[in-house]
Amino acid sequence: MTDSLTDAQATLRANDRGGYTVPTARLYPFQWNWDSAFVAMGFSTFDEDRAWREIERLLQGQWADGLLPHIVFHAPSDDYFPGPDTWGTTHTPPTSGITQPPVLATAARLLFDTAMHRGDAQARMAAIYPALLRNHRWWQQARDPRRTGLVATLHPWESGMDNSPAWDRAMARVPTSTSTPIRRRDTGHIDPAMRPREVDYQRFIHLVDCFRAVAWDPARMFAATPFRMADPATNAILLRAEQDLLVLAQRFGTAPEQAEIAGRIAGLSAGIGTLWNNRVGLWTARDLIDDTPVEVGTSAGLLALFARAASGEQSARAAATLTGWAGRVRFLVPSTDPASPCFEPLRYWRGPVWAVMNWMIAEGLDASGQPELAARVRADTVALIDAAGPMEYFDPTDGKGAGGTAFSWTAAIRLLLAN
Ligand code: 9WN
Repeated sequence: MTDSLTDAQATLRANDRGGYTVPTARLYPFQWNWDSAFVAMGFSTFDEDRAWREIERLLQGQWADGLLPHIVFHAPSDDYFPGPDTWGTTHTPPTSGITQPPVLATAARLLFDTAMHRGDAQARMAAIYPALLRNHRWWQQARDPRRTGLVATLHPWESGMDNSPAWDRAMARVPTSTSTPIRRRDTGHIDPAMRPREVDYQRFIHLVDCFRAVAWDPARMFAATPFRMADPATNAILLRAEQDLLVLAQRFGTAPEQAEIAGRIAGLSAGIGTLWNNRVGLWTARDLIDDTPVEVGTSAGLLALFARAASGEQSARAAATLTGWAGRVRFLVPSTDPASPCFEPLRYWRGPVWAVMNWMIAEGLDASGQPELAARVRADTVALIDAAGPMEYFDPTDGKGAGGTAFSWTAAIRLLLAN
């Protein structure tokens, strides 16, 4: 095994807090939703039991209505803001009240495909399947109540791409007033120049205050929020997850459940089609409050390929857009179009390369008949991690690693790329 694979395994082990993995020590001391889905896939390459455990621990945070919260606060820590008191939810263990991109069914399927003939894989998958189904039902009921085919994202944290320029226009209408005092911890751990700005946090917390005030009731949140977006990444990840859930349903579910999932797949496929933006040459977000498309290209706009939701023409155009970006940076895939005035190579989701995005984008490029570009994205990802270590993210202009060190999901992707 190469040094960097040993290092990746050691990173996951070191961030293990007893069946769940923190994204990195100190900066993120709890279990995060989509991080853990990637972590489970990473563990599946060397410790299947631990991979199942990661999913089971995340599901301990699931609410009765099917919501899978974006953070599960298994054990207290003062290292992160906002903690359980700010969220004010009633679940045990404590959780946040918003979600994150639903990668989990895709992770569960990958794990099951790997582990199927060993140990207690059948029983463990059978126990997880109903929770995944309830979660996908929640997405439709809570986030697409009018059955448009697109689910809504109600907080930038739900997209996992907190300060993406895709949210700038919509966030400008969110007030900066908060009833919760803002006590940031992140800027004590990481250079503030790389993190979301103070005004971003005021708006993030304004939204949390707004949702807590309606007691985390999905219908009231949907109506009350000043931020409601159709995110191409969340919708594509959900569509891909529904496809993976359908395969699991053929073994663990009923015929009516399979038909129900197939119905949602048809709806989401049509919905994502409406996010195609011919001016940008990618899928872009749409503001659902004033029905306006976002006009900046971000890496989120490549994930329709991962969901197999692209026509041949759209795939070719998206690949050409990405090739254009490659002419401006040394490493793919920058999180924001490097030609955009919004591009900041080291500020979180406004420019840096994120390994998890690269893994999904490469899968999508392969599936849409672009194997050379897929190989380039994978090779860049490996080169970045092998040179800088499993950092939180990387500068696409020079490859410098930044943010948190010994980062779990980056380590997980390194392991997946070795297979
Ligand atoms: C808020 C844990 C998470 C990732 C997100 C990333 C960042 C949190 C934060 O860290 O978000 O959820 O406090 O900045 O944006 O994608 O899941 O790694």
